[in-house]
This record gives sequence, structure tokens and C-alpha cells, in this order.
Amino acid sequence: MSENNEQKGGVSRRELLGNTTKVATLAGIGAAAGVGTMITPAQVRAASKNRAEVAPGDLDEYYGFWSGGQSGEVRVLGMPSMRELMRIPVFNRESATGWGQTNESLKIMTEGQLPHEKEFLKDKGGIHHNGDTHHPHMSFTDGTYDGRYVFINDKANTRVARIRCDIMKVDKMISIPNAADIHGLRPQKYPRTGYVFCNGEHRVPMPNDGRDLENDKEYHAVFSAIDGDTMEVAWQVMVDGNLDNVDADYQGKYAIASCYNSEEGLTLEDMTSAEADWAVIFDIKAIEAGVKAGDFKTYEGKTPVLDGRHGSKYTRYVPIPNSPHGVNATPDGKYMMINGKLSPTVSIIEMAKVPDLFADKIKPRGVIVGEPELGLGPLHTAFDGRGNAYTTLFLDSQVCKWNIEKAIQAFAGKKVNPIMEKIDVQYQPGHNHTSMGETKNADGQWLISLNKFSKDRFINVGPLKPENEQLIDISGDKMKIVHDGPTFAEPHDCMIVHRSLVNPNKVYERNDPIWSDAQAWADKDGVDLEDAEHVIRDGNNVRVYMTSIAPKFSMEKFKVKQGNEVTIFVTNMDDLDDLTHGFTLANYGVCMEVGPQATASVTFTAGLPGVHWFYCQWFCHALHMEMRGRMLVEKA
Ligand code: K7E
Ligand code: CUA
Repeated sequence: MSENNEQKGGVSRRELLGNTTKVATLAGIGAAAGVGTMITPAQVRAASKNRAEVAPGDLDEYYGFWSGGQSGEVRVLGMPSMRELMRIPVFNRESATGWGQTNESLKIMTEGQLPHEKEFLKDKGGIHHNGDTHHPHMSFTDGTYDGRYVFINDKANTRVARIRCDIMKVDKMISIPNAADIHGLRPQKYPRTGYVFCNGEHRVPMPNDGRDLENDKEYHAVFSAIDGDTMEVAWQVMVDGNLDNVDADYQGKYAIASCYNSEEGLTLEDMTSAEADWAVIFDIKAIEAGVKAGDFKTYEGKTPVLDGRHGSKYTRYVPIPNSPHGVNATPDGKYMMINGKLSPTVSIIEMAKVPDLFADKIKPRGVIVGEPELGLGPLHTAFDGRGNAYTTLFLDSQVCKWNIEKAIQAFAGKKVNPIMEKIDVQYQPGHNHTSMGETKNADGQWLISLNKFSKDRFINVGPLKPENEQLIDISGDKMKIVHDGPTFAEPHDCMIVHRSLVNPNKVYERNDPIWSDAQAWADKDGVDLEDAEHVIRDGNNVRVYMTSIAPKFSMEKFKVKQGNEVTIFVTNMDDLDDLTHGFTLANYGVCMEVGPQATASVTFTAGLPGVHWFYCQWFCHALHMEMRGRMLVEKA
């Protein structure tokens, strides 16, 4: 190394070899300064260390809650590492945990079904086996996450589910009457959740029971408010057009949905012909008063449906160019961003002007205070809490960072450019999300861009490719992509929650209502679930009760007759962190998770005579492989 190079690099050879912190600060310029050859691979790694790196054994600062898209599940990631920590089965059937097979999960999956749906699913195992999750959002108290629940939509089968954050399992799932294909979903932010707002995206006859098939003038889309505590639909509002995304304000007064297809067409050409569609604003207090006053109709079931079409006192339609998609409230509570999709613009609604709109003191467009032109295909916008917005540009494959106040000044005629920076993402981003960005505590640390295509970013896995989610460090002046994360299937949306707000239990509470049915059966049969080793024969029904304590089930064998309807109840009496057992019954397709201190049960018909081993499928002990027993099935 020459004198010259040492001077250029501003670092001596001794320093280079001996002082890694100084090397780290040189990371970007080392090679250019001609000192690159002297840096060892380990030093390069240290120098390139980005804030997203979480070393083995270190813990992440945030929980990421991810939609699993067409997989029907929700995933939990650690962030910023992007490590996948857990999968929560929701609308799918899941092999490892027995979700969709255990009696406990089947109860949750079926008790919120509509009568016609129950009838339809009767001979199909009683449940849908797929779901399409888009929008996971946590419950709020006073404008920020409260760690109680995560709500998630199913676009495929018109459902909404609730995940309990104390155990990270679904405890409620409901089908939404009158609506078709629940898409946008957001919880009320203030004073608390409260309502969970969700959009039936497609227009269908009401009721959709076979009448009026061709009369498309009488198809409608429906906006729903679910009571997040009881998981019952509180009220619905019929609208013009198709509902897409939704967000709630920070004042507890309004919800705003993007609404496309003002043409009310059925084909793509029809739906996109008009220049402007709408943001529909729902006046929550007025709607509640309307429900009280009986100003509604019922169609399917008892849910009150108010008429919120043009001219209604419950809604206002703000023209927005063109086929708007994402709806995002700013963390200061002042504005709602409506992302233009087919228009290169994002329209800024000032929430303080909305009461004047409902009082008819201003024209609908009077609530718009900014409409910056950002680029092609703006879909969703996230915030850093420092007055900046980050909008995904689907067609441009970019994220655009822009300043909200400057956009408002520009709209008022001032010569300022709100666009601060654009970076390329790989490729075609849909949603994005910032750390705590949909709360009043947006912290401006991380931005995730959920890209629909990974193309060349990963080694080839065949014709079906993963998507690519890119983590962007937004803590500095410039955006910096720090991580590529492949994902399956199409997650659409996610949220990033500081870990201090989520405090799951390590073991179950013995009195958890999830297995209240099992408890009721045990009480009836005079069995103590926690000290069980019982076979109860009740006509053709056989109930088998056992416990599991590593590495043994309390029962080594039990006998039933071919054709018996058998229910197995397993209670895991281990009281240790991370000591889950399982129950897999060979040849019967039976498999379930039994968490520490939990009871789980499964019912099946003993159709196959012979000896069938059951075993624990969750690694629990050095003798885990030995944790097993036999079901003896006598030939009928
Ligand atoms: Cu934009 Cu379903 Cu939120 Cu997809 S939605 S991207
Ligand atoms: Cu119990 Cu493995």
C-alpha cells in the first residue's frame, strides 16, 4: 500500500488491521480509496453491518404481523431481522397444529357461520379449507396499539377473524352477511377498538340467494362495522360503487373507504372508464343514531343495513382520481391519504374539514387540501412521524418519499416540490408499512415494501416464484434498502408493532375458555382433565381422556370398536415454557398440538380395525420418540 493511498483513505495500515470501528465507518469508501484489498472478509461483514442485522441470540425490537395471502394464515416475524417466528393458522387447515381438525378449532371456525353457509358446508367437513388474508391490524386504545387482538379479513369467503395476542391463536371467526368478499379492514383507533370496519368489495344482489341474478342495477357493495369485543356485526351501510380499502380517523368520528367503479360496471372496461371515483366518508355517530331510530332494512339475518348511497345523510362521496386504492391516516390525525392507483396522485383529505362537508357548507372536493403527483401506480402510503409520507408506486417499481406540508403548500399554489426521494424496489410494490406507522406513535425507523415480484432476486425455484419484501432503513435522511425477504404467498399487508406492546403468555391458563366444551364433557363424565386416564363408553360414542407429561401419555393403550365415534382429550400437564406435546394418530389423519397446560381434543370415526400407534409429534424430551401408545380397534 502506498503512502498516497493511506492518506487518501485517511487511515493507516495499522489502524486498518487493528481498529474495526474505524473500518466500519469506511465501509462504503474502502475500495475506492484503494485500501479494500487489505480488509478481511470478516472486516467487510463488520463494516457492512446494517441496522437490520440481529445477531444470533439477540432479540428483535419489533413484531411484524404478516398476512399470509392465499395461504389463509397470519405470520409473525421478528423485525428488523425479518426472521419468521411463527405461523398462526386462521382460515386454512393446518397440519402441524390440527387447526381445522381439533374440536376447539372447529368450534371457532363454525360458530360464526351464516345459516346458508352451514347448510352448504354440511357435507364438506363443515368448514372452508381456504382463505385469502390481506389486512392484519391490531386493536387500538387511544390511537395506538394495545396488544389485545389482531383482526384479519378473508376476501375469499367473506369472513373476519380475531387473533388473541396472549396466546397468538384465533378465538373468533365470523362470516359477514349481505357483503361479498371482505377486502379492506381497519380497527377504530379512538377512543378504542371498538368497531372493526371492513369492506365488502364486490356488488351482489341483497339478499344474494338466487333472486335478481341479472338485475345488476340492484347489486350493491356493503360497508360493515363489527363490534371487536363481541365479534358481531353491529351495522352495515349500502353504498354506490365497489368498496376497496378503508381507514379510521384518530378522532373516533369517521371512517373513510376508497370506492372504485363509480360506473357500476361489471367488466374491466366499464369499471375503469370514468375519470374519477370516490372516497366515501362514513359518519359513525349519524349511523349509530340512524340505527337507534330504526332507519334501516334487514336482508340476511337481523343486521341493520342503512342506505348510504348518494344523497344519504350517513355518507359523503368525495371525487378522487382514478380508481383509488389505499387509504391511510397520518399519525398526527390531521389527514387521510387516498392513493390514486390509476392516477399518479395521492389525494389528501383534511379531517377537520369533514364536518363542514356533512353540514353541506363546502363542496365534496373542498376537503381536499393536497394532491401531489408522485409517479405511476400509487397504491399505499406509510408515515415516519416526522411529517413525511412514503408511497408505493406499483408501475414505477419505486417508493416515493414526500413531505406532507409541502404537498399542501403546492396545492395552494406555492412553488415547492414535495418529492424528497425515490428509490427503486424489486419489483412492483403493493402495500408498504412503517414501524408503528399506523399509530400516533409512528417512530420513523423502518419501512417495509411488499413487492409482488421477486424475478431475479433469488435463486430459481421453478415457475412459481416467491414475492420479495424489502426492508428499508428510514431513520436517516436517505432511504436505504437493507434486506430482501422472500415470502409465500401474496401477503398484501402487514404491520410493525414495538415489542413492548405485545406480551404473550408462555404457557396456557388452565381455565382458558378455548377448551370449555372439553371441560363440560369431562364434568359430565366425572373426569378430572388434569388427572385423566379414562375411557367412557356412551353408546357408539367413546371418550378417551389422557394427560401428557414428558415423555409419557397417561395411557399406554385403549380399545374401541370399529365404527365407534371416538373423541380423544389430551391435557398437557407440563407447566414449562416451550414444552408443547402433540398427538398424532397413525393412519387416521389425526394430528394436534397440545400446548403447555392446554387441553385439546379431536373426534373421528374408528373406521380402520387393527393396531394404530399414536405418538407425540412435537419434540419435548430426550425420550420424545418413545412418547407413544396404541389404539386397538376391534373388528365390527
Ligand atoms: Cu393493496 Cu388487498 Cu390492501 Cu393487495 S390490497 S396490494
Ligand atoms: Cu411429547 Cu414429544
